[in-house]
Amino acid sequence: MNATDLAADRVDLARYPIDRPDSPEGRALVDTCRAQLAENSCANLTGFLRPEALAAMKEEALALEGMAYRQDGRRNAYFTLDDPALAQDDPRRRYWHYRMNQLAGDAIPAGTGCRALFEWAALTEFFRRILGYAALYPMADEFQNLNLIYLHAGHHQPWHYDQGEFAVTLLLQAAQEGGDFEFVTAIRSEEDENLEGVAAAIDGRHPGLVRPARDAGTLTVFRGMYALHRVSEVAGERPRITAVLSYDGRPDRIATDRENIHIYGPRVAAVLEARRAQQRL
Ligand SMILES: O=C(O)CCC(=O)C(=O)O
Ligand SMILES: [Fe+2]
Repeated sequence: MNATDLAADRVDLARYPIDRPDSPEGRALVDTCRAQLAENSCANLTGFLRPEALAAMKEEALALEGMAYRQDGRRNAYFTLDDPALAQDDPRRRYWHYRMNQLAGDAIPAGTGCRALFEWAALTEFFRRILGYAALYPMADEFQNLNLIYLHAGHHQPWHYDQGEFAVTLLLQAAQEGGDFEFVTAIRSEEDENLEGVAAAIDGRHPGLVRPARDAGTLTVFRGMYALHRVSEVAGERPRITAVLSYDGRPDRIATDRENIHIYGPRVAAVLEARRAQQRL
């Protein structure tokens, strides 16, 4: 089987005809996803992965976790430092202690199901169509392009906005309890941070909170720059595992070494240092 077949083999193509974008079913799928994205920033494709593919990809992810960076930090929804000049109850002063294990893309080998799907041209084309880009590429940055995130009991991803215009997640294993993806669509805009709305979401009293049903095998496309979102605390033995696939309208965007070391920790610092040493020879 070639790489394309390997990727295509993992997806329930009868339900999601990604491989036939110009067929009536393919067009209908694109239209449905576009409408979902327009309505609430999110297209949620349950049962996207075939069961055997899901099982294999979960095992691949579990085998790689040893290389993940164990993040343990404190942050607010804006990734900013505390500003004591703001009122005590300002949502910008709400900080959470969080832990999560995150694996950078350089450690996810070619030949894994996640990478095969990430690099499958038909899937990129599908995202391009539903998101309305003139061009779209798998992100060039070797660390940020494809990630695996493991949330164990007590772990969560606090409320935040994404830096990128959209992200794609594949849920490879759901938590026993918790680990829900929750968001409020378009809670802020370019003109208005809507701090009152943000405070309401954080306090669990925002009427617009959405919690899409996501079993393992679900693919979710999410516009997270203006939609505040989080993953609630995980409980139970089984870690929640997601693959995060990143794309870009430009084929060549890469992050600085400093940023990648900050996100992915000492393993990536060592990879970059070894490379610099090699170049000095
Ligand atoms: O894992 C998820 O469902 C969402 C993760 C997320 O929001 C992120 O990685 O920025
Ligand atoms: Fe996010």
